[in-house]
Amino acid sequence: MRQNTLVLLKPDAYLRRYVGACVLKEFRENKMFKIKAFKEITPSQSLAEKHYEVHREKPFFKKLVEYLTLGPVIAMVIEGEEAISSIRLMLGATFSERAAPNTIRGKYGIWDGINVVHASDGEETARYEIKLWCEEAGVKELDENSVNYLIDNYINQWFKIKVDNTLKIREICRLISDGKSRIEKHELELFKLLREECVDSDENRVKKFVKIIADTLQG
Ligand code: 3AN
Repeated sequence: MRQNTLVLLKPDAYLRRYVGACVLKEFRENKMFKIKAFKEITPSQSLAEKHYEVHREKPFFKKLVEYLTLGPVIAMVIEGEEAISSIRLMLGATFSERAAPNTIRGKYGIWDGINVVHASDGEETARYEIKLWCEEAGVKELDENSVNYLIDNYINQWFKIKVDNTLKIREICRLISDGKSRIEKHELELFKLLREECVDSDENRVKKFVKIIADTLQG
């Protein structure tokens, strides 16, 4: 069955420009999918809250919203045969450190829910999320040439950077998560690794990024 799904390149992937370009390249080159909408947006607090509406009562809700509002995202509507489940498979497990190494989250996810990409998890969710992002963020279907132009532009601009510190960052997260070290000892190192990847982000945003990782590790 052909389905539409909402895919977000989350702020960690958007800010880490090369990683973002690699992920977009995977979607662009997959002949099973048609990218129907592509828009760069900085999500408002209210949009992020509505996006995570089902988690509103959960203890990690505030963190989810902080993470999604860390920076811009790229919102896409992707159509394809069984697009919802096939894209979820491409992404891998929700928590990056548990995702298979050949999946997007396995390759580029930092730790836990800092996991590069969101994709709708069912048909009802897809309908809710597409409507939400269309109505509140102006995501809309574009003709094929326009989408291809936007996505190719993004890839051409950032793919050449070739800075991917995922595994180094994840190793630090693993040490802290395993209780073998403390976040305070690694904040500067994390900042430097992220700074290298986030080539056009200002220092304060990178610091905020480090804080989001620290909060995630501290549970
Ligand atoms: P996915 O991102 O794979 O669609 P969902 O929709 O189940 O995962 O959850 C949305 C986000 O909520 C996840 N990306 C993850 O960051 C966070 N999350 C889900 N379950 C938990 C949990 N038990 N503890 C902390 N965060 C969670």
